[in-house]
Amino acid sequence: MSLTMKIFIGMIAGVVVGVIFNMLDIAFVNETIVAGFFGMIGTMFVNALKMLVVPLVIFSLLCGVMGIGDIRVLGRVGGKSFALYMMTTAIAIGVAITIALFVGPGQGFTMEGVDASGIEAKEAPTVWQVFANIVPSNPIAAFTNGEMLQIIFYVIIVGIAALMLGDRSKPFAEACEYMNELMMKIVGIVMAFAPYGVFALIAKTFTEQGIELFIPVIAYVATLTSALFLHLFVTLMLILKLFSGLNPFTFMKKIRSAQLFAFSTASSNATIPVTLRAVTERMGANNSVASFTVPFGATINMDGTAIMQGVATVFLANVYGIELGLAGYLTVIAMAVLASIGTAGVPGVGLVMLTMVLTQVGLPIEGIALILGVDRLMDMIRTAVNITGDAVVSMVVAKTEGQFSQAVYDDPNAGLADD
Ligand code: DAS
Repeated sequence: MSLTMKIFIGMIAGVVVGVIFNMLDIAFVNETIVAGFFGMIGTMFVNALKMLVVPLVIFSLLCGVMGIGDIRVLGRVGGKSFALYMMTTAIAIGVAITIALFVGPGQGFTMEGVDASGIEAKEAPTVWQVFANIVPSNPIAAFTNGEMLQIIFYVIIVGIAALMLGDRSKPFAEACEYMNELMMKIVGIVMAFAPYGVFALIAKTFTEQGIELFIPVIAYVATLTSALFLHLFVTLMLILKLFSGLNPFTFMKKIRSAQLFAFSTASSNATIPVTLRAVTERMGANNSVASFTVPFGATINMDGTAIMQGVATVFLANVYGIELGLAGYLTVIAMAVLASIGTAGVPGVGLVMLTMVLTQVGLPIEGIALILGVDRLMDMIRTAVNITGDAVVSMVVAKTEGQFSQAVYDDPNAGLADD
């Protein structure tokens, strides 16, 4: 049985166990088994994934930069992926707002006393701050704090310097290749524990959340989920087909395990190793491109999160009876795209960015308390959409740069050996 199937079974088992435990609501079970044991397993699994991210990005990106070999190509890969990431995010939120305005979630909803304690408004960074912060004043601090944009920037500079040293960099390049392969082996070891980690994460989430919490904001959940699925199965697949000519059905089959990881961990960053492995070993993108576009995308590209911000803004505008108007929604689109550039792909970051967007358009951020209850599940779905967007752009850039193997893409068993 493939790893993807085992993960899927772990997920379903987690939902069933979680809903049963939620209905039984036995204190001992909830504290000892769920919060205790499942919480421990889930945390260990997510930490194991996160421990891979920084070293894997460093070595794979160094191999990538030195593999590209030509600084002009590197600039083209960076420019192409940045433009595509911004385009997909803007399309995502534009479509989401249109759907939300059409469906009208939150209309007729009467605001009771909402407990908004603990939700503080985050000031949005200016575009100048976002780009200025990309240059690390202390690279070691960037590595230890997992500042992905700063790590990407610094590693690219080191890689370019290595290219400028020509043949003298050969031992360094070989060492990086070795370390990259070593890191991918560790990814395989961690992935072997995925079915158990996924089970624990999902069971804990559904024990705590239960199903009844979704009822009061069902219109919001239904609108958001529809917009996410539209982007996932239509918009992104159209972009893949139009810009690369690749078969969307093959893509969706091969990206599934990475989507399951993203859903279970609700963290694009933690899923980087799995997304990277999916686009290289399973879909044939050359590491020289994917090692840049995947971590870059996990940091700046959050289509699913942008969709949530669009739908949540319309929902809260309806709930508070505030007319935002076209200028207001254009501001939301600009803010969501800008906010996504500076924030890392970790659980719950979408809500933090939502406070920036709501503040900017003058909507009370207390309304976030309404959607807080369902946000964990929504975060899981939108993170799966986020990494799918990262993988689509990675495949488009790899294909258009000729850094791609069609044979691997067409081989249904490619990369399954370690799966
Ligand atoms: N969980 C975030 C991610 O990892 C997305 C979000 O919070 O919206 O991409």
